[in-house]
Amino acid sequence: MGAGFSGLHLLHRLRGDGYSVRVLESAPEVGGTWYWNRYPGARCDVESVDYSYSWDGDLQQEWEWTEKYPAQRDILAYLSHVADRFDLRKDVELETTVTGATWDESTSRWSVRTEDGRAYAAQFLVMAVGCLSVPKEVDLPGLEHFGGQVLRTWNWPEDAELAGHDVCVIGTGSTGAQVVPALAEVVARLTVVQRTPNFVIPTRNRPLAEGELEAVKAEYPERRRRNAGHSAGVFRSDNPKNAMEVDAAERQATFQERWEGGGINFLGSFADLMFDQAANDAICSFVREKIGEIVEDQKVAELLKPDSYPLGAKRPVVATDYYETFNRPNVSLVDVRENPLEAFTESGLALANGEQHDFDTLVLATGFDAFTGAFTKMEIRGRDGVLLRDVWQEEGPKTFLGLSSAGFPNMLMPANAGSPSVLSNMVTSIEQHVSWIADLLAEMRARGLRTVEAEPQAQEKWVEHVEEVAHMTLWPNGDSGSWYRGANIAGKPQLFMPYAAGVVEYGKALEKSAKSGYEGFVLA
Ligand code: NA7
Repeated sequence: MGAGFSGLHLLHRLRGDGYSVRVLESAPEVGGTWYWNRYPGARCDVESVDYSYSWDGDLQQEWEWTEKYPAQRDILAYLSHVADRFDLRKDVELETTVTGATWDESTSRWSVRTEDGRAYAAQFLVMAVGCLSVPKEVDLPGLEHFGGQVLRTWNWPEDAELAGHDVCVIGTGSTGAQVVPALAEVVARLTVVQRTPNFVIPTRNRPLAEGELEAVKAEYPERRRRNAGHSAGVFRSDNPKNAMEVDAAERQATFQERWEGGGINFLGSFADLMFDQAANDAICSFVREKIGEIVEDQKVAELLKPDSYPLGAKRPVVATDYYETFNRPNVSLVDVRENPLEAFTESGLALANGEQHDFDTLVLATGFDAFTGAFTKMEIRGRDGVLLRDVWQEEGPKTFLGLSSAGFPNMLMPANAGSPSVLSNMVTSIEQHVSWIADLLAEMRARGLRTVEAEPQAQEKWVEHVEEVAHMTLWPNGDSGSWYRGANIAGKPQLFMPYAAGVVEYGKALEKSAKSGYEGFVLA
């Protein structure tokens, strides 16, 4: 399921290995996340040359990236090209929404149902459904009373025309911080509704300089090796020093240099930023000072300064001119933390203190039911008719190595909860999983095995380990309300879902299991 980066790569690899493969995709085009999230300003925060497949030398030599960080339309064009170039489309069924899948014990196969009544049978079900593909239910009081148009960043209409409109954006996560500066340039008035401020790092995107892409291409294999050898799945020149071991002047100079460089390299300023509260406090203070310097109105600057969680505990946001946008005369910030949103009206919204804000267009950038949403939305029944939704809504996504859940044989879950996924360059993590899954299937075929499934005790230990590793860092701290641990959705079980040790340590765990005959899995 899913024709994004994972699904397309799986299709190419498994078809090449001699399997019969069908990819079911609800969108009318391939691309997954990068098809749906086509709001103005959408851009990846991993560099173009690294946010791409490494498994075909010619592909990576021929594709021409134009900017340092890829815009959504460029990633979509790339994935569409991959689908054409490797003749993948013939095995992809677009506009095919899966509603459920049931494990049939007697045939050791899954039967898969779609919204339009089609049915498929498959020995293996690979859930290439993405971590951020199902929006969180919109929990805004009285939204139905609003008389204007409502646009959703996760399903942006191709023909949205906002020039001259009075627009309100709700949400200041990665999406909000990208869409706000883009909209501010075209709309008449922009109201930004913020509940929890985020740390926003400048992207410093730019066109690739002459010769830059060629230089990367000349050493691509080495670059890919370096990426795979970094915990984040993308090489960063991390400073090995600890923040509190150097004097204040060196600390400031290091933060300043990396802030000017832009992007996630800023997080590699010091080695202990996610381990030592004092180090994290230092980088938080630096960003707060920057906000104060950039934003002219100091009342607005104060509202934009995060102060209730460590930098990183909520996904750090990388965006262009976010803080600068609040200096524009057509942009205003509405803080709904101190003064909650009371209700929507026909012409806008009302706050608890009676303040009214009017607009004709509402843009929702309110986030996702991360990791589990795509699974719990479907009716997936494993052994004995057990519903995955019941198990995961009670206990959270319990898996071994993030790949398999006990009771759901032959259902494999690349780059999602329980593996580094969103804490890494997703493409590196996806490639790690696709090759591991292909090896597993080859081994099963060679040994005449029909089923694979997480061993319950191994699964318990893995979930504990993922949680334990997260608690060695500052990631779970503060009141970030982060989707990393399900805290953006009321009632969702809270456990830290991505594996914080990163792709290198994770790769060792994958290899250890495979080398020992798939320890932690029951093969039958
Ligand atoms: P996020 O990071 O979950 O951000 C959602 C934003 O929406 C966040 O600022 C929320 O505030 C805000 N929000 C959500 N519900 C409400 C209500 N009811 N009232 C006010 N504000 C609300 O999602 P994104 O789409 O920005 O990013 C997701 C990931 O996609 C991103 O990290 C990249 O990996 C790609 P809150 O913080 O909950 O107070």
